[in-house]
Amino acid sequence: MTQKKLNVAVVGATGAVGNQMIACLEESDFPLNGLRLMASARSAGRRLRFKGNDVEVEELTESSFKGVDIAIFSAGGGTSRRFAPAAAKSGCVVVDNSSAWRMDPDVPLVVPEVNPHAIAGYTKKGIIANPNCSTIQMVVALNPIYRKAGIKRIVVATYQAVSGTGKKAVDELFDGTRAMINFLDYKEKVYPHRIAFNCLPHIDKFQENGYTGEEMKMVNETRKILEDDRIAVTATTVRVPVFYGHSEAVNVETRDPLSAEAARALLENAPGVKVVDDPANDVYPMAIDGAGQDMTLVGRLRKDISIENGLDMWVVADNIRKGAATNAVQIAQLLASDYL
Ligand code: 25A
Ligand code: L14
Repeated sequence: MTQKKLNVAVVGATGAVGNQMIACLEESDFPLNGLRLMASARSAGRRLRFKGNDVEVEELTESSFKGVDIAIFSAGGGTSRRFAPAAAKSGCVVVDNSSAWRMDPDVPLVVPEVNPHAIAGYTKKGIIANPNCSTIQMVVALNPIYRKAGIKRIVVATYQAVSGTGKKAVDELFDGTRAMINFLDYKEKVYPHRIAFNCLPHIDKFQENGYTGEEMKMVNETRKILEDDRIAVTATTVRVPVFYGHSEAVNVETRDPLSAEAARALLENAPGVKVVDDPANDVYPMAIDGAGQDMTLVGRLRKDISIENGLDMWVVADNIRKGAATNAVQIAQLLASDYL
């Protein structure tokens, strides 16, 4: 069967994630007919390279989507809330990377290695949500364990790169570090405190229950993707002075016994996972190795000595690639091959 060629739009094309989406489309064998790039009026008229050609960035409007089959959005929650319904109404399927639609019961929340079947639900609103970066890499690593032994409870602490906040935060870490080592003054603009040589236990806004928005995304999205509301999740999300690559200390209590060896064997055969775990030779996942590639790296896998059915592990992935752009493009590829 010959695959139908589709028209794709990237909304937020000039941002950190949008740029990577364009690169992912270029690297993939996506059946592309045409590519349109959209951003705010600020960027309209700029040209970006795609497969050796210049593509002009258009200003996003409600009438931008005529003839578009799939629109991949990464322009922030407000833009998605405002424009995704108009895009869906004009007949295209939206794959949205913002937090706007993720917990809407009529919008599937998809990680292709974990719940690809959920994509079928896109027909309700014409929108598929791409999960939060920290959640994606955690569920890619936990899914094989969940399928085998069930999960009672997850306790996770994240070590998140500044690139998640966008280009301006990458600049803030760079400029702040340079100022520090030159004994110069630096006034932070993006984060409430200095990020250079520091850790901030604060990602997204604080909520009434004392958790941050990012922490509650990990709680709620994990349950939605694994389709199991009984899983107890608690998270502490921390911004660290790393440019690219999120790391996570994940503690999981399984329902049934599962040895570390059995978990390792499951992970070695799991899609999207690469086991990097040879402590005797100082081999474990690191942000600098997670960055720039698409696998979720898992290491430091060991039995939790404090409870009966516990495992500890360290999970690393590229937050802009698998945590955002790669996952969204994988969803678009499944849409193209199985649904459109
Ligand atoms: O609301 P959320 O969901 O919490 O998301 C907030 C931000 O997080 C990023 C993304 O930033 C988003 O804006 N983000 C979202 N999901 C993410 C994820 N899973 C994520 N990051 C990581 N992982 P970003 O910088 O990556 O991308 C922003 C893009 O969105 C375009 N955009 C913004 N408003 C828009 C819009 N497009 C259409 N309509 C709108 N109303 C934005 O394009 C960019 O492509 P732009 O034209 O507004 O900006 C182009 C360049 O201008 C610089 N810039 C940005 N803000 C300002 C600015 N310059 C001056 N003043 C500013 N206030 C940037 O350097 C940008 O490259
Ligand atoms: O919900 O690191 O996709 O500031 C976007 C911003 C995740 C965190 C999302 C960051 C968020 C990200």
